[in-house]
Amino acid sequence: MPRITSVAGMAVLIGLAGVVVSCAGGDANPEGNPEEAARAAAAAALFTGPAGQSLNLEMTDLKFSTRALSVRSGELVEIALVNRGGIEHDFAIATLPGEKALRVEGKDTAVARGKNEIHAHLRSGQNGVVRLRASSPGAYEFFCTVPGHKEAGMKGTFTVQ
Ligand SMILES: [Cu+2]
Repeated sequence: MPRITSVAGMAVLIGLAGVVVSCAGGDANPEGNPEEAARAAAAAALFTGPAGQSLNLEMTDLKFSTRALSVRSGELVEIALVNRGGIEHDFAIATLPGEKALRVEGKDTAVARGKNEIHAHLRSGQNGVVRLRASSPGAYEFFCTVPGHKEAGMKGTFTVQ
């Protein structure tokens, strides 16, 4: 049924446009914003002192360097991210109970975005650091939110022990 296929194609295109806009957003007005100040304070607390556990995760075009990350519940964890691909990628977890904060290129950045409690978006060549203290043991999925990337294999399991 070509007509329905065409409508579905339109919906996908519109969806893609929305994702591109949401991913391109930075902090429009960081100064004098109470939410920004609270986030910066929380991030500063998580970014104080050495982490108990350090992980590295590299992104290349349509691949993460590992499909399995494991952390200990209650421990301060640092995840160093780098995008070595030629296009944008991100590290996202939809729901992960506990504290978390993000710095991109050394700058405090909103760790949550849209439906994801962690959404570390990196342009080609950028690096980021997620610090977190997960509070609930379990297996969580991490993935790239760029359309098509998760389906192409940019996903893995984030285990909280
Ligand atoms: Cu990606």
